[in-house]
Amino acid sequence: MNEKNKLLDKYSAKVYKNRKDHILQLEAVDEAQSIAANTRAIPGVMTARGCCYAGCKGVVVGPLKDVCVITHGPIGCGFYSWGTRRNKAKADEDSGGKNFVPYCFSSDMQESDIVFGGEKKLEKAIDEAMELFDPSCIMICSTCPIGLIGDDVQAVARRTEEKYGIKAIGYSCEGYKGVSQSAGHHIANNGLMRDIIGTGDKAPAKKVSVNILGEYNIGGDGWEQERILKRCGIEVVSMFTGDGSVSALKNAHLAGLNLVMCHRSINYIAEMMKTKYGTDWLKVNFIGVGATCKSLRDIAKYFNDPELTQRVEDVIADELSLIYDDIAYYKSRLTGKTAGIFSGGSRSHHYQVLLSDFGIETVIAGYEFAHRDDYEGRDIIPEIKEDADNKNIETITVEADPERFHEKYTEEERAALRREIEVDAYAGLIPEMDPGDLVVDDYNHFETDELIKSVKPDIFFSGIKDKYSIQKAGVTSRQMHSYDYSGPYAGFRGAVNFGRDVTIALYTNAWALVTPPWKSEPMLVGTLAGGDK
Ligand code: CFM
Repeated sequence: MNEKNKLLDKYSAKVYKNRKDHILQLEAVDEAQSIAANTRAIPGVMTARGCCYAGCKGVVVGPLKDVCVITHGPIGCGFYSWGTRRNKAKADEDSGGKNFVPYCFSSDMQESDIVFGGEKKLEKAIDEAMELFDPSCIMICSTCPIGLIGDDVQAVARRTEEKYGIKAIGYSCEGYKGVSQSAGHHIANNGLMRDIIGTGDKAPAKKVSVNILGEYNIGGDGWEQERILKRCGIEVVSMFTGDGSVSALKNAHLAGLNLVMCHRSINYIAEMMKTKYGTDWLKVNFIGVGATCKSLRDIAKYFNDPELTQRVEDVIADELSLIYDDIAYYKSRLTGKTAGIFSGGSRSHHYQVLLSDFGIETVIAGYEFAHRDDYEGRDIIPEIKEDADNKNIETITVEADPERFHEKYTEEERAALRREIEVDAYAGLIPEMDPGDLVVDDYNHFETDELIKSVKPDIFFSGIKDKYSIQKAGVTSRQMHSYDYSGPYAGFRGAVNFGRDVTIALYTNAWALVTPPWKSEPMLVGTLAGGDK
């Protein structure tokens, strides 16, 4: 029996029926294999997913540093999403010297506000934020009760705009919308597209310019990418949204190309900008030495500029010479190890490439909330069936801007380019993996524990919720979301940091060296009152 069947065998018939389509043990990779994704988690199962509000506030709009992002709801939602994601930011010229990322803004609704309505309290919170912080923009993120009681956050946003003459956006991103944080990404994308992108007119200064989409600067990843791109002579117009600002996002439509890091959280904007402005998007991955070199070369191929191509090669040669010894050393310590990765909707793909730089093979990869296209590639999008949960999330349609639409290539030229690089395309996670490997959608705590026992990877990358149970099972664990407060892991310098952290973790796996008390001490045995055992 393979690991997939061993795992499913432990489930009741009902759970089995649901989970069997969310778990793949890969067969020949060239055979298309489909997976069920983006459907409701089973009540009672300890899913690792977050909520829609988390996807909108925590992931996409939270990192914007010149915005006061106000959580409209009881204080818990604001408090627990305060400072827990390591999207670093620093005040700069673009943001007008503003950086509100370290703060937590909430309307702090009480029971009486739930009964009588919270709009007034929200407006008061906005007045206070305006007086104290003078942000460039206000964004209001709704929590569950807001939708239930019917507060109109869009109307409050409109009134804010009239009163203060700044941009204000209300997001109906109540936690219960959709099946995971993925719904919140979509809602946030819609707002940024509708109200921010295209409202500026500052053209890039350099002839080669890009936006980085789906890069949230966790642990400084975005800064390392920016550093490398700048060395290559490429201007980064805006970053969505790591260390980002509304002031920069406004001009995003003037960049020459959109680079897409995290496909899941931002593909809507990439697609809508393609339709509205003609901006192509290129799937890149700056996680991994080989992946970074490839992404830089792909960008050069896209722009097809001999000067850029040469400069990219020079930068790659120089950067590689600086990290060669470190990478070789860590590789010598790590080659032959195996890994499992459970992350949100993108990193389980990206990090496999970095792990393979060090000779580590990824044998299990799972996502919390990815859609089928993140696993199987965008070609299958037409096959994805809509259900009531997806339909609950607004899809906005944009049209080509009559004045500002501009395409660099014709459709035939783009098709030719697509044979070499992923322009307006993404092949997904599965092609990265080998036969026998496991792919798990919406993984849960039980499955994590069981797969650790049956597959026995040397190291397991996941999040804070499961990290400690994995470590206590004797398996090395590193956090894939927060990097255990280390990083950056992107680009050339980041790869060295990653190699160092993984080597340290694997060679000091303290929990595997201790005998836990339950193995050496007598166990307490109890009986159930009225039971016969
Ligand atoms: Fe994209 Fe992300 Fe991820 Fe994501 Fe996230 Fe994250 Fe993640 Mo945690 S945007 S899908 S909602 S790469 S917060 S920076 S690490 S689950 S794999």
